[in-house]
Amino acid sequence: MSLLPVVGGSTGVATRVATHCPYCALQCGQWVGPTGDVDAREFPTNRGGLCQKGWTAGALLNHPERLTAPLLRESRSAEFATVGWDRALAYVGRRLADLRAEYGPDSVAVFGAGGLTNEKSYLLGKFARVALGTSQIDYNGRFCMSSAAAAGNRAFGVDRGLPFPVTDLDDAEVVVLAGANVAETMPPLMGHLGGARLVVVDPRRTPTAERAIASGGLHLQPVPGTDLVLALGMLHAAVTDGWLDTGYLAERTSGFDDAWRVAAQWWPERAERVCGVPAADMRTVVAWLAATSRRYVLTARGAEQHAHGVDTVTAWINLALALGLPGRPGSGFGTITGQGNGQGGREHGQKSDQLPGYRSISDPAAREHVAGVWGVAPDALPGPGRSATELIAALGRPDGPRAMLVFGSNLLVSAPDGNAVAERLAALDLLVVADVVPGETAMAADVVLPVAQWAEEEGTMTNLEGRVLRRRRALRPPEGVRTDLEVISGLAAELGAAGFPADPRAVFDELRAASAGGPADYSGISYDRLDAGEALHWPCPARAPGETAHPGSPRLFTERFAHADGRARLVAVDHTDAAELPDPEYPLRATTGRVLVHYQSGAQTRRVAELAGIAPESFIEVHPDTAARAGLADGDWARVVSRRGKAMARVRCVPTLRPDTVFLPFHFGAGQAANLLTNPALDPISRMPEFKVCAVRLERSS
Ligand SMILES: Nc1nc2c(c(=O)[nH]1)N[C@H]1C(S)=C(S)[C@@H](COP(=O)(O)OP(=O)(O)OC[C@H]3O[C@@H](n4cnc5c(=O)[nH]c(N)nc54)[C@H](O)[C@@H]3O)O[C@H]1N2
Ligand SMILES: Nc1nc2c(c(=O)[nH]1)N[C@H]1C(S)=C(S)[C@@H](COP(=O)(O)OP(=O)(O)OC[C@H]3O[C@@H](n4cnc5c(=O)[nH]c(N)nc54)[C@H](O)[C@@H]3O)O[C@H]1N2
Ligand code: SF4
Ligand SMILES: [Mo]
Repeated sequence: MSLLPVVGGSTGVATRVATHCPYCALQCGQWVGPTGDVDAREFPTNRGGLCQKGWTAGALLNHPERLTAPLLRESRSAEFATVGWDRALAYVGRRLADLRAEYGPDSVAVFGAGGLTNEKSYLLGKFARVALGTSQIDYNGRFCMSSAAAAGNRAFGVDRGLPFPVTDLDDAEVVVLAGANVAETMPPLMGHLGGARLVVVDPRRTPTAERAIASGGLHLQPVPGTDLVLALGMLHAAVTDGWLDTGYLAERTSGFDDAWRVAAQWWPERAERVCGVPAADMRTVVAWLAATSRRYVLTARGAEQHAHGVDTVTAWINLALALGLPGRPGSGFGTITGQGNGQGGREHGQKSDQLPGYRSISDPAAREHVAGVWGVAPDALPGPGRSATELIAALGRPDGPRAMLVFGSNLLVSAPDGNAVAERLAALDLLVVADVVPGETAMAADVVLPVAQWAEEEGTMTNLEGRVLRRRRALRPPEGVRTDLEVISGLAAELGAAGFPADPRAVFDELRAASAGGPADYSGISYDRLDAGEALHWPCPARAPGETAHPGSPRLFTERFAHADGRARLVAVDHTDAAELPDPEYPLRATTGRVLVHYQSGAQTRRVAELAGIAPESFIEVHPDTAARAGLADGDWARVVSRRGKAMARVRCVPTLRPDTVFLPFHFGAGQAANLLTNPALDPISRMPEFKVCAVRLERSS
């Protein structure tokens, strides 16, 4: 396999290219050389640091398991055959056209991802709505940022995870991290938190919680799924201990009285009885937040991936508003976006209810604008489709899609209730997966399309700060591999649809026009401006020729919030139990999450020898007393059983864990997948599944 450098220095000698890490939303700066060698690059988010995943990312470029030819099989029981691109695309095109002719456009579904570049996210959404005419598109960001996004929109009128650059955190005096284990999930971010007293809210004593204790802060250890009560108890303490910022509330917000009516019922001692966090700690943390001038509340998936995740984030926002944080210089509220393009991925129209520019697909004005850019009639655009979990649940059913195209997700490992997911994928007439490696979902498909990866193609990403970045090509993809844009463009051609360029710059220019005037306005951003080194955060609207270009918006809410009246909204939210509670048969609360060296479903990092060597298999963190009660000792294999399935995991006895709680990473496949256990109960607003709580029991396994 050849990896040819495409960038030459003045001497003609290949040089390294400035780009960003393929993995998480911190989008650390990297140099990538002509052989795929990776080095750390100075960039504000990482300041020259990388985590182990970033350092080893090059290992996948030239990996022996790399997919380099399309694979096709006529039946699921058959072996894959290697085929040429013409054959693969013609086959998929014909099958899709046949299904549409027989069952209508909604018989074809599309599943996208927050790891895809802005250009891919945009073109995929357009492909679904225009080339396929289907409403059935959603993406894995539904599993990730949907609760934070919905809560942010409701409170602030716009959803940008961090409405300020991460470097603002450098000067923080107090930072509350609710359900975020950033020491493992974004290690270089810890460099921005070094000067602050940290408060970590997590049922587990994570490395981040250790840092909180070392910083003179606190580790609050709630029962999984009870953050909402904790935040209510803290709001109560803010009021009764006299910390309310009444001037800010009057000037910049509405809805406090409604929110208080609920919080008034949750005095800290009562909240303690539900969430297990000592009332005194609630009061202490509120006092720290109130009595300092540079303070932040940040949430991540631990607070969000619940069947009441939107209300939980809302409760944290209410607290932040009551103390006057959002939009104040040196303070703020934010959510930590996860996937590499988790922010941009939720703006350009791969979400079921959305059009580019973070517009609503149900808004007539938005439909007219985007249809105009796409050269179609507004009526021709489908309406909103199903959310990811509901889409998966409908696959192969009489009223559901019969084919699905997947770009950038290994949903067989990462979606909730894995046994049900496998059953639904098996019920499809046609499953097509575009991937770089033969992950679990690809291997369950009828057609696998091998695609280029980060350092082999051009594009843009929008990081956790809403800053748009250039991904640059450092080397050519292996022979036989195409870019996602080429694949989408090729499939559109098979379907007879025009207007699907494969050139990233052309796609970006179209995206700019489609986003113009929307909440996430990219129209003033260009490859040329980004290549000139400008730091551009959206919104960044285009200006008339002759005017100075818009400088972008690193900080939102300093003057006003994005609601029409300029005010942020407190919303009354109350405690609800997790969708599944422990009982005598399933007495433990299982929660799930991440470890440092693996990324997501593990499709990529389980193939990096250095990382797989460090974490080769699944494990379950268990309190030693809980393990003993189940007849298990440290190092034993446990069978973890829920109402939906069982998963094998090696026991790790952790004395700092709550005895009622166990934890599993979700990075492993086959019989070790944590999602064989999880509950697909959904948040009523965001449709986020309850990844962070389900009831399980432990069994000994021989
Ligand atoms: N190493 C690594 N880094 C990653 C990723 C990865 O897969 N691996 N993925 C990226 C992506 S897409 C994302 S979304 C981010 C996620 O980043 P994080 O949100 O930091 O990661 P998680 O481990 O999912 O969850 C954080 C913590 O929530 C805790 N938790 C569980 N239940 C609860 C609860 O009810 N309340 C509270 N307060 N906490 C709870 C867990 O114990 C866990 O330590 O990481 C990004 N970075
Ligand atoms: N139990 C439990 N489940 C969870 C979570 C949890 O905390 N607990 N977290 C959820 C969260 S936050 C997330 S974000 C999801 C993520 O879970 P997934 O959606 O499965 O995400 P990845 O594992 O990143 O899958 C990416 C796949 O796309 C491939 N890929 C990488 N780059 C590209 C590209 O440019 N193009 C194409 N076509 N393919 C590419 C990779 O090889 C891999 O197979 O998991 C969710 N599932
Ligand atoms: S923190 Fe995220 S972006 Fe940075 S090197 Fe690690 S995985 Fe890559
Ligand atoms: Mo995520």
